Amino acid sequence: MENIAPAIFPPNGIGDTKPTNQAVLDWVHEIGKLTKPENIFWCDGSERENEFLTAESLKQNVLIKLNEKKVPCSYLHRSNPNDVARVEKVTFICTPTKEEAGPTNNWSEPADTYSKLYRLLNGAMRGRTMFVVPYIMGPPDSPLTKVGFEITDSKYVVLSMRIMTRMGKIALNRLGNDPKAEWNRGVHSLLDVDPDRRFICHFPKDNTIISVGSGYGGNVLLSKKCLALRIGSYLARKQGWMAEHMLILGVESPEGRKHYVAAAFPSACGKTNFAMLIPPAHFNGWKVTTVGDDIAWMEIRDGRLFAVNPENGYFGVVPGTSYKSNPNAMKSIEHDTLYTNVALTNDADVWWEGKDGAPPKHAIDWRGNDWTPESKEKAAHPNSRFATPMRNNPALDPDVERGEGVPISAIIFGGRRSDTVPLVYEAFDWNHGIYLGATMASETTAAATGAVGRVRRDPMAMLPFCGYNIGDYFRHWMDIGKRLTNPPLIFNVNWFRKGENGKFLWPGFGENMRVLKWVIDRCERRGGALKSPVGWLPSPHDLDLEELDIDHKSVADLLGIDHEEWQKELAEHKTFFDSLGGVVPEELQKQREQLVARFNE
Ligand code: OXD
Ligand code: MN
Repeated sequence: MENIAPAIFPPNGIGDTKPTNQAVLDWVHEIGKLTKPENIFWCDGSERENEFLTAESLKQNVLIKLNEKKVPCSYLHRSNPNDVARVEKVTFICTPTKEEAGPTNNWSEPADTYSKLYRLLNGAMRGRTMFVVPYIMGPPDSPLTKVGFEITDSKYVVLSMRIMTRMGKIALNRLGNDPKAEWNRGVHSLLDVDPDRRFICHFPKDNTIISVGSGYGGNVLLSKKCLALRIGSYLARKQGWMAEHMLILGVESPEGRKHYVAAAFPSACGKTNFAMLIPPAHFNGWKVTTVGDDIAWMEIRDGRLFAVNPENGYFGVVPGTSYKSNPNAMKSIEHDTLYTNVALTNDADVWWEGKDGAPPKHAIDWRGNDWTPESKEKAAHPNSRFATPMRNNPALDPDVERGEGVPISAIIFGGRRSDTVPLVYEAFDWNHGIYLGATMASETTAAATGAVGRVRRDPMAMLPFCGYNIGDYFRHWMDIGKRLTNPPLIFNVNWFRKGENGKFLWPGFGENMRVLKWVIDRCERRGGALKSPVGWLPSPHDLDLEELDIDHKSVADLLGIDHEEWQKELAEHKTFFDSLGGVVPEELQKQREQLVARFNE
């Protein structure tokens, strides 16, 4: 096997921060014996370590240094062209029984899977350095915070984990010496980045993840989708909290009243944009702040849901990001950013489709080939990414480190739907809200391999991320609801509805503030709404549309319920529930029947 990750040899004082917890030492020893690396590098998260790893990565062409004047302290990484997105078909939940994984997950028997993976890992790190990356997910003093260790042979993974998590000594301190303490074991090896030897396997009962054969972030930054969502959701159910694929934002009115909102959208539907929204001029004095852009861990306190962002950085989709679509993201990625699979200009700047200004006359595309505006290929891969520390975000919420989290007033579900689904509506109550989440759907995007633009049901945007049986997941939502005396209101939004001419009806981006404002009005028991079969719908005058260039017909179309489209939608809800093979709770079946009945009233 070609060595695509040659070993590096740190000087004294770098790479030698061994943990003292015997359970961790034993596990690292076991994985070392199996993978047979040249040496072991124990990460401590220090600046010196970062400088050393960056320099070595530059030498090995894992990173390309970007123009220091244009994007200071930033780098470009190119992944193998066969390895540019999450691969759901080789992502497995390995529970003792198939039922525990449920109908929405690929299941694989744990003992067989360990054997298969251990065969692949046998000697896989020969001639390579094995990095041990300790990290925590969550603010340092939060009761929700979890410790993880990721073993990897990829320098790109180490450098990304440093951005995306709180990494290094902080985790060793949090874990302490109790050999029985809870912590996640993550093993990653690039192997030879062969799609036929690529598997992302989760063993929820062992709090273990093994990912082989990929170098793409979503498959290999094990803290994120693997721990914070798949294993996280499993632990959350067992321990009575929630791990959700949700952004968390704060909205403050000019009078200083503040609400926090959590919102679930499928991958690449604009979560990062929504989390960093800048209100339009008409909303002078309103402020939106970001707690998180992808994942929310929530627990109940005093009958309310409180949320923390377990991550420390953003791993966002680059194409389409501009000063028009997301100025805060642009400011965040102007420096100290690790780019993956964007284009490189002649002056070592980065470029992507949708960036402000004219395209460069010449660039090197994401594959490393010459590119000009006449080229048929895209310069940046549609799922090219930035990894940037959350500290770079000018709109970072001041309470992002608050251990107890922020109180959630509203939960928003949303998807990318060209038709049928109105701009916004509110659930009648918590269980109806669960129904909205359970039946939400979206047109697929480039964030995962497979066809783009196909409508797929994606309950709570957790279809690829729920680490156990989806029926039990719905039940967990219902159980949480029973414990909430002051539950968040639940909404559904759709920024992507199109008119007869095939154009988007809603301008989106900052103008989504108008929808957010109605959501907040409802939370404050002020906003008007009409009862419709699908839920509480704003009428046009309930939304603040002042100074917005939109005609009456578009607003009516955005808020309209087309009965014919909904008959088709209701049939699809039934088909979806039926496809889950009997796991859907009775209560949600009842919700569906009530929805059908409301349409027939
Ligand atoms: C992501 C995803 O990368 O959802 O956040 O795919
Ligand atoms: Mn995501």
